[in-house]
Amino acid sequence: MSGSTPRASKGRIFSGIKPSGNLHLGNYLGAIRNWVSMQRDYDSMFCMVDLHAITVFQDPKELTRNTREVAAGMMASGIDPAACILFVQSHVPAHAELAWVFNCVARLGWLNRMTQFKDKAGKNREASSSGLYVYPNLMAADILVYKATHVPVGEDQKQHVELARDIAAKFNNDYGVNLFPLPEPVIQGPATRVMSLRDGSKKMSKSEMTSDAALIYMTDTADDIAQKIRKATTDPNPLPETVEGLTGRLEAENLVNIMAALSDRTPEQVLQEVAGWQFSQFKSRLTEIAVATLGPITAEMNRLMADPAEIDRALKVGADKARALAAPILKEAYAAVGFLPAI
Ligand code: AQP
Repeated sequence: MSGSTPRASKGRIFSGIKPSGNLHLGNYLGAIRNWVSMQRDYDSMFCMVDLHAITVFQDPKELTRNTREVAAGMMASGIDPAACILFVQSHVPAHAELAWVFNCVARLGWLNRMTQFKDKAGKNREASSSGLYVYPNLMAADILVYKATHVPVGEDQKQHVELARDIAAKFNNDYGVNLFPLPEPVIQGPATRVMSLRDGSKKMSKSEMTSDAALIYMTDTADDIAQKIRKATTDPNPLPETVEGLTGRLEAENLVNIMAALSDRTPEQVLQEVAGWQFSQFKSRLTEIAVATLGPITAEMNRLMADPAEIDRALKVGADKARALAAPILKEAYAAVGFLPAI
């Protein structure tokens, strides 16, 4: 490992966020917060995956802005560019280069089983970009171009990490090498799947929400947060005493899980405090906790966004380190395939 990045003992993690919209509570609780806690235990690589973002059309100016905003969100949450490698995917061409090789390794039948493609393409499959279809092959390249061993993600990405394992195994087997490790998904914490505030059966998602009221953004003000929580869908019953009592009450379960994650407690511990409460009282408490946790992060994000040069400097350092790590691994992969070495 180059530069000042410390050597870690538990393996290498890679994970990313698409700069396809504003960061939301699902990204924070399901991904970023876990990364912060893991960043010093592993060799850690965190990436703004802009190549993935354009699998669905992005307004170019918005994409540039969102890429910096995701970086600011990560840094403001505690991702330390000196302790890990924080970078932009398109700054490291080896991702796209290895992805092409993986396009030729992965089988169509494997991609056909990917539920994210089915969800995102919906009924309009024929009009989807071909990039959206081969998205999981690029994600496998993101991980394996660094021989990452662990991939901390939310529930929704587990299937893609499993596909990356299949691709690694098939590459090793087809070419008779032991080049790529089989990466493992790391899915942890009480908020691996944060749901919409308006519909507890739908994942909180940057691009798929019909109303802003369904998401808490990391840039929301205290007033925005209070209003969105106040309007969140609930049911008429008071909060139960046990987690079993949340069964079938999707919205209540989601809000309890969010409170648990934000306050570093288990849902059981939260219910010990709030059992028997009406939602109005519960929502006031949840608002207090959400504002106390997110407020300082939002302030730091705003500070960083006002100084894009600071963000860009950190990302340049990250890209240099990432390119240096990826180059020899891509070279090994090309040699295994039998490409004539470039002179
Ligand atoms: N609702 C969620 N709950 C828990 N984790 C989540 N993640 C995303 N939404 C939730 C996790 O955040 C990381 C980055 O995700 P991403 O932005 O790369 O892609 P995504 O999962 O497709 O996120 P969105 O918001 O749904 O984006 P769009 O709408 O653009 O596709 C991942 O680790 C993910 O698990």
